Amino acid sequence: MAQATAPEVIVETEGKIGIVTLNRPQSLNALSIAVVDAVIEALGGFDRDPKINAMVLAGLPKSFAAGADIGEMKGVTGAAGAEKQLARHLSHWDKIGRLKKPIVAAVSGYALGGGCELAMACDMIVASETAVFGQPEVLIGVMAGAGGTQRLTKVVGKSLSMEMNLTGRRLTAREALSFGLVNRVVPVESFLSEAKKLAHSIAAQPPLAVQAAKASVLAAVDSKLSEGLVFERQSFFRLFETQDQKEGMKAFFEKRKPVWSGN
Ligand code: DAK
Repeated sequence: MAQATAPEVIVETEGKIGIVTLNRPQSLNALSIAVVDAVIEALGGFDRDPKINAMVLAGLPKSFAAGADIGEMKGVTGAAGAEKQLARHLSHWDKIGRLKKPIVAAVSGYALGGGCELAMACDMIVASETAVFGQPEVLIGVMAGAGGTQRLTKVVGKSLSMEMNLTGRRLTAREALSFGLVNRVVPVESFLSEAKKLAHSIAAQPPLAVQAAKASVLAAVDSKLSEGLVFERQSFFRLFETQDQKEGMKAFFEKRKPVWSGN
Protein backbone atom coordinates (compact mmCIF):
# COMPACT_ATOMS: atom_id res chain seq x y z
CA MET A 1 0.00 0.00 0.00
CA ALA A 2 1.28 3.44 -0.96
CA GLN A 3 2.01 5.78 1.92
CA ALA A 4 2.27 9.52 2.41
CA THR A 5 5.71 10.74 3.39
CA ALA A 6 4.52 14.32 4.01
CA PRO A 7 1.53 15.43 6.09
CA GLU A 8 0.26 17.64 3.25
CA VAL A 9 -0.32 14.65 1.00
CA ILE A 10 -3.30 12.35 1.56
CA VAL A 11 -3.13 8.82 0.20
CA GLU A 12 -6.24 6.63 -0.10
CA THR A 13 -7.67 3.77 -2.10
CA GLU A 14 -11.16 3.17 -3.47
CA GLY A 15 -11.60 -0.24 -5.04
CA LYS A 16 -8.93 -0.64 -7.68
CA ILE A 17 -7.92 3.03 -7.76
CA GLY A 18 -5.33 4.87 -5.70
CA ILE A 19 -5.99 8.51 -4.86
CA VAL A 20 -3.30 11.03 -3.93
CA THR A 21 -4.52 14.44 -2.78
CA LEU A 22 -2.45 17.59 -2.32
CA ASN A 23 -3.60 19.31 0.84
CA ARG A 24 -1.59 22.46 1.53
CA PRO A 25 -4.38 25.06 1.41
CA GLN A 26 -2.49 27.88 3.15
CA SER A 27 -0.17 28.23 0.13
CA LEU A 28 -2.67 27.18 -2.56
CA ASN A 29 -0.94 23.79 -2.74
CA ALA A 30 2.48 25.25 -3.60
CA LEU A 31 4.70 22.33 -4.47
CA SER A 32 7.44 22.20 -1.87
CA ILE A 33 10.17 19.65 -2.54
CA ALA A 34 8.80 17.51 0.32
CA VAL A 35 5.30 17.59 -1.20
CA VAL A 36 6.45 16.65 -4.70
CA ASP A 37 8.63 13.87 -3.30
CA ALA A 38 5.67 12.55 -1.26
CA VAL A 39 3.31 12.70 -4.25
CA ILE A 40 5.72 10.79 -6.44
CA GLU A 41 6.52 8.23 -3.72
CA ALA A 42 2.79 7.62 -3.26
CA LEU A 43 2.11 7.29 -6.99
CA GLY A 44 5.11 4.95 -7.27
CA GLY A 45 3.70 2.84 -4.43
CA PHE A 46 0.38 2.49 -6.24
CA ASP A 47 2.21 1.71 -9.47
CA ARG A 48 3.85 -1.27 -7.74
CA ASP A 49 0.67 -2.39 -5.93
CA PRO A 50 -0.99 -5.28 -7.83
CA LYS A 51 -4.40 -4.39 -6.31
CA ILE A 52 -4.36 -0.94 -7.96
CA ASN A 53 -5.04 -0.46 -11.69
CA ALA A 54 -5.33 3.33 -12.05
CA MET A 55 -4.65 6.48 -10.05
CA VAL A 56 -6.10 9.92 -9.40
CA LEU A 57 -3.92 12.89 -8.50
CA ALA A 58 -6.15 15.56 -7.00
CA GLY A 59 -5.82 19.07 -5.72
CA LEU A 60 -8.27 21.07 -3.61
CA PRO A 61 -11.33 22.86 -5.04
CA LYS A 62 -9.55 26.26 -4.82
CA SER A 63 -6.21 25.14 -6.17
CA PHE A 64 -4.65 22.09 -7.81
CA ALA A 65 -1.22 23.64 -7.28
CA ALA A 66 -0.02 27.25 -7.67
CA GLY A 67 3.43 26.13 -8.76
CA ALA A 68 6.69 25.17 -7.14
CA ASP A 69 7.19 26.73 -3.71
CA ILE A 70 8.72 30.11 -4.55
CA GLY A 71 9.98 30.41 -0.98
CA GLU A 72 12.26 27.41 -1.55
CA MET A 73 13.67 28.86 -4.78
CA LYS A 74 14.18 32.52 -4.00
CA GLY A 75 17.52 32.06 -2.20
CA VAL A 76 19.05 29.86 -4.91
CA THR A 77 21.89 31.51 -6.86
CA GLY A 78 23.74 30.33 -9.98
CA ALA A 79 22.97 27.58 -12.48
CA ALA A 80 25.19 25.09 -10.65
CA GLY A 81 23.53 26.00 -7.36
CA ALA A 82 20.07 25.49 -8.84
CA GLU A 83 21.05 22.17 -10.37
CA LYS A 84 22.67 20.96 -7.14
CA GLN A 85 19.73 22.04 -4.99
CA LEU A 86 17.20 20.48 -7.35
CA ALA A 87 19.09 17.37 -8.56
CA ARG A 88 17.34 14.81 -6.35
CA HIS A 89 14.05 16.60 -6.81
CA LEU A 90 14.55 16.56 -10.59
CA SER A 91 15.09 12.83 -10.71
CA HIS A 92 11.84 12.50 -8.76
CA TRP A 93 9.92 14.54 -11.37
CA ASP A 94 11.32 12.25 -14.07
CA LYS A 95 9.83 9.24 -12.28
CA ILE A 96 6.26 10.39 -13.06
CA GLY A 97 6.81 9.74 -16.75
CA ARG A 98 7.98 6.21 -16.01
CA LEU A 99 4.88 5.09 -14.09
CA LYS A 100 3.11 2.25 -15.89
CA LYS A 101 -0.43 2.78 -14.63
CA PRO A 102 -2.64 5.61 -15.88
CA ILE A 103 -3.06 8.73 -13.77
CA VAL A 104 -6.06 11.06 -13.98
CA ALA A 105 -5.42 14.59 -12.67
CA ALA A 106 -8.40 16.17 -10.89
CA VAL A 107 -7.85 19.90 -11.37
CA SER A 108 -9.85 22.74 -9.85
CA GLY A 109 -8.68 26.33 -9.37
CA TYR A 110 -5.03 27.16 -10.03
CA ALA A 111 -2.82 24.85 -12.07
CA LEU A 112 0.10 27.21 -12.53
CA GLY A 113 3.78 26.69 -13.22
CA GLY A 114 4.84 23.38 -11.68
CA GLY A 115 1.14 22.75 -10.95
CA CYS A 116 0.28 22.90 -14.65
CA GLU A 117 3.34 20.77 -15.39
CA LEU A 118 2.31 18.19 -12.79
CA ALA A 119 -1.20 17.97 -14.28
CA MET A 120 0.26 17.60 -17.79
CA ALA A 121 2.60 14.83 -16.58
CA CYS A 122 -0.54 12.85 -15.75
CA ASP A 123 -2.30 10.97 -18.55
CA MET A 124 -5.69 12.69 -18.50
CA ILE A 125 -7.11 15.80 -16.88
CA VAL A 126 -10.62 16.31 -15.51
CA ALA A 127 -11.04 20.03 -14.86
CA SER A 128 -13.59 21.97 -12.86
CA GLU A 129 -15.20 25.08 -14.34
CA THR A 130 -12.91 27.20 -12.15
CA ALA A 131 -9.66 25.62 -13.32
CA VAL A 132 -6.99 27.91 -14.78
CA PHE A 133 -3.85 26.68 -16.49
CA GLY A 134 -0.71 28.71 -16.99
CA GLN A 135 3.06 28.91 -17.03
CA PRO A 136 3.64 32.24 -15.26
CA GLU A 137 7.29 31.62 -14.34
CA VAL A 138 8.40 34.46 -16.62
CA LEU A 139 6.56 36.85 -14.28
CA ILE A 140 8.97 35.93 -11.48
CA GLY A 141 12.10 36.09 -13.62
CA VAL A 142 12.49 32.47 -14.70
CA MET A 143 10.85 30.02 -17.10
CA ALA A 144 9.16 26.62 -16.95
CA GLY A 145 11.50 23.81 -15.88
CA ALA A 146 9.42 20.64 -15.71
CA GLY A 147 7.67 20.34 -19.06
CA GLY A 148 5.86 23.67 -19.41
CA THR A 149 7.60 24.53 -22.67
CA GLN A 150 7.62 20.92 -23.91
CA ARG A 151 4.43 19.04 -22.99
CA LEU A 152 2.32 22.19 -23.32
CA THR A 153 3.69 22.95 -26.80
CA LYS A 154 2.97 19.41 -27.98
CA VAL A 155 -0.66 19.79 -26.89
CA VAL A 156 -1.66 23.38 -27.65
CA GLY A 157 0.86 24.17 -30.39
CA LYS A 158 3.70 26.62 -30.74
CA SER A 159 1.84 29.94 -30.94
CA LEU A 160 -0.29 29.58 -27.84
CA SER A 161 2.50 27.94 -25.86
CA MET A 162 4.75 30.87 -26.76
CA GLU A 163 2.13 33.33 -25.55
CA MET A 164 1.58 31.44 -22.30
CA ASN A 165 5.27 30.97 -21.57
CA LEU A 166 6.33 34.45 -22.68
CA THR A 167 3.54 36.52 -21.11
CA GLY A 168 2.09 34.30 -18.39
CA ARG A 169 -1.29 34.21 -20.14
CA ARG A 170 -3.61 31.74 -18.42
CA LEU A 171 -6.19 29.46 -20.01
CA THR A 172 -9.67 29.02 -18.59
CA ALA A 173 -11.01 25.50 -18.23
CA ARG A 174 -13.18 25.95 -21.36
CA GLU A 175 -10.20 27.21 -23.37
CA ALA A 176 -8.11 24.29 -22.11
CA LEU A 177 -10.87 21.96 -23.29
CA SER A 178 -10.99 23.58 -26.71
CA PHE A 179 -7.21 23.10 -27.11
CA GLY A 180 -7.30 19.46 -25.99
CA LEU A 181 -5.38 20.06 -22.78
CA VAL A 182 -8.15 18.57 -20.64
CA ASN A 183 -10.56 15.68 -21.17
CA ARG A 184 -13.66 17.35 -19.75
CA VAL A 185 -14.92 20.30 -17.74
CA VAL A 186 -17.37 19.65 -14.93
CA PRO A 187 -18.94 21.67 -12.10
CA VAL A 188 -16.57 22.30 -9.22
CA GLU A 189 -18.68 20.13 -6.89
CA SER A 190 -18.04 17.07 -9.02
CA PHE A 191 -14.48 17.40 -10.34
CA LEU A 192 -13.13 14.80 -7.93
CA SER A 193 -15.99 12.33 -8.36
CA GLU A 194 -15.75 12.65 -12.17
CA ALA A 195 -11.99 12.06 -12.07
CA LYS A 196 -12.56 8.99 -9.87
CA LYS A 197 -15.28 7.78 -12.24
CA LEU A 198 -12.87 7.99 -15.18
CA ALA A 199 -10.16 6.20 -13.18
CA HIS A 200 -12.61 3.46 -12.14
CA SER A 201 -13.65 2.95 -15.77
CA ILE A 202 -9.98 2.45 -16.69
CA ALA A 203 -9.35 0.25 -13.65
CA ALA A 204 -12.14 -2.07 -14.79
CA GLN A 205 -10.22 -2.94 -17.99
CA PRO A 206 -7.51 -5.62 -18.33
CA PRO A 207 -4.50 -3.97 -16.66
CA LEU A 208 -1.76 -5.27 -18.96
CA ALA A 209 -3.62 -4.09 -22.06
CA VAL A 210 -4.24 -0.71 -20.40
CA GLN A 211 -0.58 -0.32 -19.49
CA ALA A 212 0.56 -1.33 -22.96
CA ALA A 213 -1.86 1.16 -24.55
CA LYS A 214 -0.68 3.93 -22.21
CA ALA A 215 2.96 3.27 -23.12
CA SER A 216 2.06 3.23 -26.79
CA VAL A 217 0.17 6.55 -26.68
CA LEU A 218 3.11 8.12 -24.83
CA ALA A 219 5.45 6.73 -27.51
CA ALA A 220 3.40 8.67 -30.07
CA VAL A 221 4.19 11.89 -28.23
CA ASP A 222 7.89 11.11 -28.06
CA SER A 223 8.77 9.46 -31.38
CA LYS A 224 8.22 9.85 -35.09
CA LEU A 225 5.24 8.03 -36.64
CA SER A 226 7.18 5.15 -38.19
CA GLU A 227 8.89 4.35 -34.85
CA GLY A 228 5.64 4.72 -32.95
CA LEU A 229 3.87 2.31 -35.29
CA VAL A 230 6.59 -0.32 -34.74
CA PHE A 231 6.32 0.15 -30.97
CA GLU A 232 2.53 -0.16 -31.17
CA ARG A 233 2.64 -3.33 -33.26
CA GLN A 234 5.13 -5.02 -30.92
CA SER A 235 3.02 -4.08 -27.90
CA PHE A 236 -0.08 -5.47 -29.64
CA PHE A 237 1.67 -8.78 -30.36
CA ARG A 238 2.90 -9.10 -26.77
CA LEU A 239 -0.65 -8.92 -25.44
CA PHE A 240 -1.31 -12.28 -27.12
CA GLU A 241 0.89 -13.77 -24.39
CA THR A 242 -1.62 -12.73 -21.71
CA GLN A 243 -4.43 -14.73 -20.15
CA ASP A 244 -6.65 -11.67 -20.39
CA GLN A 245 -6.44 -11.77 -24.20
CA LYS A 246 -7.73 -15.36 -24.13
CA GLU A 247 -10.42 -14.44 -21.61
CA GLY A 248 -11.52 -11.28 -23.44
CA MET A 249 -11.98 -12.99 -26.80
CA LYS A 250 -13.57 -16.12 -25.27
CA ALA A 251 -16.04 -13.99 -23.29
CA PHE A 252 -16.93 -12.08 -26.47
CA PHE A 253 -18.17 -15.27 -28.17
CA GLU A 254 -19.78 -16.59 -24.99
CA LYS A 255 -21.69 -13.28 -24.83
CA ARG A 256 -20.68 -12.59 -21.23
CA LYS A 257 -18.60 -10.01 -19.40
CA PRO A 258 -14.93 -10.95 -19.23
CA VAL A 259 -13.34 -11.61 -15.86
CA TRP A 260 -9.84 -10.12 -15.89
CA SER A 261 -7.05 -11.82 -13.99
CA GLY A 262 -4.43 -9.19 -14.72
CA ASN A 263 -2.17 -11.84 -16.22
N1 DAK B 1 4.84 29.35 -3.78
C1 DAK B 1 4.73 29.72 -2.45
N2 DAK B 1 3.65 30.29 -1.94
C2 DAK B 1 2.61 30.55 -2.76
C3 DAK B 1 2.65 30.21 -4.13
C4 DAK B 1 3.83 29.58 -4.63
N3 DAK B 1 3.93 29.16 -5.91
N4 DAK B 1 1.48 30.57 -4.69
C5 DAK B 1 0.75 31.12 -3.71
N5 DAK B 1 1.42 31.11 -2.55
C6 DAK B 1 0.98 31.61 -1.26
C7 DAK B 1 1.01 33.14 -1.21
O1 DAK B 1 2.31 33.59 -0.88
C8 DAK B 1 0.03 33.42 -0.10
O2 DAK B 1 0.62 33.17 1.14
P1 DAK B 1 0.37 34.16 2.41
O3 DAK B 1 0.73 35.51 1.94
O4 DAK B 1 -1.10 34.00 2.68
O5 DAK B 1 1.25 33.62 3.48
C9 DAK B 1 -1.03 32.33 -0.31
O6 DAK B 1 -0.38 31.31 -1.07
C10 DAK B 1 -2.23 32.81 -1.10
O7 DAK B 1 -1.72 33.42 -2.29
P2 DAK B 1 -2.20 34.88 -2.77
O8 DAK B 1 -2.47 35.77 -1.60
O9 DAK B 1 -1.23 35.34 -3.77
O10 DAK B 1 -3.59 34.50 -3.45
P3 DAK B 1 -4.29 35.21 -4.69
O11 DAK B 1 -5.64 34.54 -4.78
O12 DAK B 1 -4.24 36.69 -4.59
O13 DAK B 1 -3.42 34.79 -5.97
C11 DAK B 1 -2.20 33.24 -7.38
C12 DAK B 1 -3.35 33.43 -6.36
C13 DAK B 1 -2.06 31.73 -7.63
C14 DAK B 1 -2.56 33.92 -8.70
C15 DAK B 1 -0.89 33.85 -6.81
O14 DAK B 1 -0.70 33.31 -5.51
C16 DAK B 1 0.31 33.53 -7.64
O15 DAK B 1 0.55 34.17 -8.63
N6 DAK B 1 1.10 32.55 -7.16
C17 DAK B 1 2.38 32.22 -7.83
C18 DAK B 1 2.15 31.48 -9.14
C19 DAK B 1 3.47 31.18 -9.81
O16 DAK B 1 4.26 32.07 -10.15
N7 DAK B 1 3.72 29.90 -9.99
C20 DAK B 1 4.98 29.45 -10.65
C21 DAK B 1 6.06 29.22 -9.62
S1 DAK B 1 7.59 28.71 -10.35
C22 DAK B 1 11.34 22.05 -11.83
C23 DAK B 1 10.14 21.67 -11.29
C24 DAK B 1 9.15 22.63 -11.14
C25 DAK B 1 9.38 23.95 -11.47
C26 DAK B 1 10.58 24.32 -12.01
C27 DAK B 1 11.58 23.36 -12.17
N8 DAK B 1 12.37 21.09 -12.01
C28 DAK B 1 12.13 19.70 -11.68
C29 DAK B 1 13.64 21.47 -12.57
C30 DAK B 1 8.32 24.90 -11.24
C31 DAK B 1 8.48 26.25 -11.07
C32 DAK B 1 7.31 27.05 -10.67
O17 DAK B 1 6.23 26.58 -10.53
